[in-house]
Amino acid sequence: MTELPLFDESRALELRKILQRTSYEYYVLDAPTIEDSVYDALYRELQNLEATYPHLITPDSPTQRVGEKPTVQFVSVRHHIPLYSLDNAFTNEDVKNWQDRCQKGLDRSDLLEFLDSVCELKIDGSAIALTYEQGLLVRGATRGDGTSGEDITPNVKTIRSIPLRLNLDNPPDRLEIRGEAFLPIAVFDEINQERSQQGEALFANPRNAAAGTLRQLDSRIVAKRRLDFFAYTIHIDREDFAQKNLPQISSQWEALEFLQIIGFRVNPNKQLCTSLQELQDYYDHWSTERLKLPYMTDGMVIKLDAFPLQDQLGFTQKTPRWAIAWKYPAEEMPTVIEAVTVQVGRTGTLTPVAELRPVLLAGTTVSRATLHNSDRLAELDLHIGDTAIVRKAGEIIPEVVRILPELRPDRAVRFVMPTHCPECGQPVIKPENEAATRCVNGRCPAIVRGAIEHWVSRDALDINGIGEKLVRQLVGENHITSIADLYDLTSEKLQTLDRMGQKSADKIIAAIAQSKTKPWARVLYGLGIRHVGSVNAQNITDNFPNVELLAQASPSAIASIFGIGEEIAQSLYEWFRKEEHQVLVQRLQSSGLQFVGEQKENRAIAINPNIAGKTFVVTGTLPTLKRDEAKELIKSAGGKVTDSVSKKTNYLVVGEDAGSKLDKAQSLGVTCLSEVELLALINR
Ligand code: 3BA
Repeated sequence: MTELPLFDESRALELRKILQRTSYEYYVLDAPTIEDSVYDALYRELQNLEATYPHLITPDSPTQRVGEKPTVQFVSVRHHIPLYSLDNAFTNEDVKNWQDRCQKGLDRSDLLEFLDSVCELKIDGSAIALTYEQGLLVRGATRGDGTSGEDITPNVKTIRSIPLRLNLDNPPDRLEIRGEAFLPIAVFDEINQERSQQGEALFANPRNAAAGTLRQLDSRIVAKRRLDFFAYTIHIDREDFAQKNLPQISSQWEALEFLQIIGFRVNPNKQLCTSLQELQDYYDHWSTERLKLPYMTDGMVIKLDAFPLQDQLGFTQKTPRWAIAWKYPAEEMPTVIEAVTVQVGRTGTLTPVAELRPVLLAGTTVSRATLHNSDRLAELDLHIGDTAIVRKAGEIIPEVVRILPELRPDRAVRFVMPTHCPECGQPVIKPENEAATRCVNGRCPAIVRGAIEHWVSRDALDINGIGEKLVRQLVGENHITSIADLYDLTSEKLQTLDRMGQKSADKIIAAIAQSKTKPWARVLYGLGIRHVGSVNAQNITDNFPNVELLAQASPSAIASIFGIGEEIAQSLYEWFRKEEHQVLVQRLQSSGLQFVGEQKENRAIAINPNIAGKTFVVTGTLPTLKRDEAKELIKSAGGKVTDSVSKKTNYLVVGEDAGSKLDKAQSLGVTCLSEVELLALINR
């Protein structure tokens, strides 16, 4: 073994001390005391020493922040103390109610004016749990479900504002620290710029970027991302602290101060408030100031200051009763509308979409916003080049709230909806009573794609293996122009497509074949008729046992089904009037799809006041039912069937080539029903 000069060992110790102190001053206190070049020189000196004498390396050495090789997989670890969630408040009323609840929850009769509370900015990052043993960082874990998270220690070590060793001479046996890891907005922008240059998918917002980075298996990459961390919670073992002569911390305010002393970065924008008004003022102040900060915030967190009060109130299933997050509303931001594009949906509806100069909005980079329809366009008086206020509310699609006409450039041109479909070039229509502009070309590729995607979807024919990409390929290369064409596809034909092997092709063909067993209700839903959702489809097919009956039914006969309104009925009626739809049904029928419900014997028809006690006569050839079937149907619903028309006959059900019975009924004033009207009556 190499003889170790004593000087080298003490020098290593000294270097680590200096580097730890200066890096605390730099990263935590934000007050550097030495120049970067000096720091770098000292760091290199330590690196060289450790390279010569590897046994001098300690786990808390600043050289140990970045691992040598990637981790294979993160392991799930149980938190020593669970991480709770925060209750949300959106109004000052919510906050007042929270204070009242706190007061009522405490076992004291004399209500105080106000329970002193600490306000902190709510950092929009990822919660992290840190474990220190004998002052040494031994574990960093993601929040996970609050009970267990992932052990991401190598990544946590790369965060310069997280001390590898606590700044305490006599550290507690164990200490749990929690806080928020986050990416500064500038770093986020840099990362996305880089990713866009390399054609990689962009991160939606700094929060996602931080969470994604923390799950990176290679800590060398994490180190480059410059994550940061604000600490806000400390869990103390009172006895251990007393034994070691450590300060007795009894409030959140003291905890934040202590956290900073022992080496953590604590957000400086905290405030101890002694009235509701002060909470309101903090909220109002930071509602605008927060937008100037170099990191994202989405609200403020209010915590009762006194630990004894926190302990008295305790926790609900998921949240501490003594804390609440007061969220800021969805952000609105101005940006420039660079272009307007028009999307064509499944039903042919044209939706104008604003293409925006990208803005960071409520934590997300937004570059597109919906303009809904031409009425909305007119309302906004939107010109291309306009500056618009864009809003993102929760998870909803961003929208243009209003435009700022005073900022309109001279050359700006008003955007008008196209008169022709951008997908197929055919003229579009805009019905008087509707807001939507629609392409009505059944062969429009956008509509065909939409129709097929709907047909194969889970609630419809549930055909696995045909996703959006494949549909685009199939329609784009003219392999199919209608859902009926799916049933003419062969495995060989599919295999001519890009990246389609025999195995996958065979699987898809089998899935298509399988769809022929799916019931009539799913087939009807799959046709994608406007207003006919899966529940309506079930209801309709329960009442119309086959497609012929439905296709012939009058709108009023359809609307007579309980739960089916005029609009649905009209939509169905019109759909079946189109020749292309009749051809489609015929083709699907001959491909073997189910357009007939279960056998009538199985249909339980409840006794029906329209039928029960009434007398029927059936005559002529009915379009779908045999005369006996019609009679059975009437009887099963509680009606009486006779063979001759008299004054006592309530209804004559008439088919084709009816003879004298029809004449007699007409002379007696007996109501005549077609098959469809009979079914409607039964099902009313
Ligand atoms: N304070 C997030 N939870 C926070 C300790 C409690 C808490 C937060 C906070 C529960 C922030 C929930 C996840 C969690 C530690 C549980 C904050 C922030 N305080 N300042 C009251 O800035 N995002 N988040 N973290 N325990």
